[in-house]
Amino acid sequence: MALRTLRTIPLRSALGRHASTSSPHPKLPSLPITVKVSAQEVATQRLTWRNLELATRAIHRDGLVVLQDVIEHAKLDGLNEKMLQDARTLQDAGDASPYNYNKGNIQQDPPMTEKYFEGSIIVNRLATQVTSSVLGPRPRLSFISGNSALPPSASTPPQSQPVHSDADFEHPHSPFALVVNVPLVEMSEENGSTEIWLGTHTAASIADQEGEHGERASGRIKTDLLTQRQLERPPSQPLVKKGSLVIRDLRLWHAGKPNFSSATRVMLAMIHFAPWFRNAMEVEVADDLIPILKPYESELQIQAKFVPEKVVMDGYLNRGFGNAYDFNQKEPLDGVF
Ligand SMILES: O=C(O)CCC(=O)C(=O)O
Ligand SMILES: [Fe+2]
Repeated sequence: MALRTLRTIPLRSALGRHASTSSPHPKLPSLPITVKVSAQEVATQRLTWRNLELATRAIHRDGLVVLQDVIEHAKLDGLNEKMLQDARTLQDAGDASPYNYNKGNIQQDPPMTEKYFEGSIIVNRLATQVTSSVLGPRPRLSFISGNSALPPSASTPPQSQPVHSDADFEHPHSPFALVVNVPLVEMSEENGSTEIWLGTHTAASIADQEGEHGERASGRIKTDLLTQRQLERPPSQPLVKKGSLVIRDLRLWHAGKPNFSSATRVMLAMIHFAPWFRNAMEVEVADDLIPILKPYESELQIQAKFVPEKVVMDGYLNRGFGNAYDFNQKEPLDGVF
């Protein structure tokens, strides 16, 4: 009995307590669960069952979990240097820049070539262990991009995105897609850590939304629903330490926030779809990455179109933004439920 108590208490406190003697309806926390990953887990590329349980249950309950201390800082710095240069190029396009909702937040792809590729960032195996625990074996990776929060300028004052869902279409009511976000720097309220509304994924529906897929500002959550949810479980902007990755249910309500610092905050976004969810997107990848990606493919279906490196380098800064991507699936079940 004593052993049982010792073993269960830390996990229960990590997940937060539902029951309390003082209040019949205590609020669940606004801040996400953070799994502190050990050096041993990073070295073996495997979470312990206990940490996998914590991450899996956090995603089911909250729609989001943070895995901390999983990526070497030097690897993040290398890619950040390149992506900060690229952000300036995109920003200079002004009205034609690939911005989402407002010009302070741009869609930005990493160059998918051997020169810039880092497996622990793009196809992190600990992230895949968690996504396959929730979605089923060999999730489909068919989207590799990023969101960059730009420092304010004279022409783009600090602005928040509307609270929205990235699943702006009729979607399943069970987990079907998880976004693996990798911030290249520490994320805080100062530089625009994403605002998250934990727990909103479970009852999410397109009926909650305004702005259809195809409109620039699609997927916006209706104001009266936000007001109501604010009372039940208010949002937060968590501090996410450098070296962490954030795994978020695609249905979760969230918003990009202004970056008040002087440095662009780049956050990569890789989407893992459930293997049964027949998303048809393809990522354009240089063929020099074919042998490097191979070892990852036993755990992850990488839906890639392989092209010469020059084609990637000529095209990766000319892709679409938000609505250019289709997160829905081919031939969805019709009229079943
Ligand atoms: O940059 C962020 O923090 C979030 C951006 C976002 O949610 C979006 O553009 O859809
Ligand atoms: Fe979003």
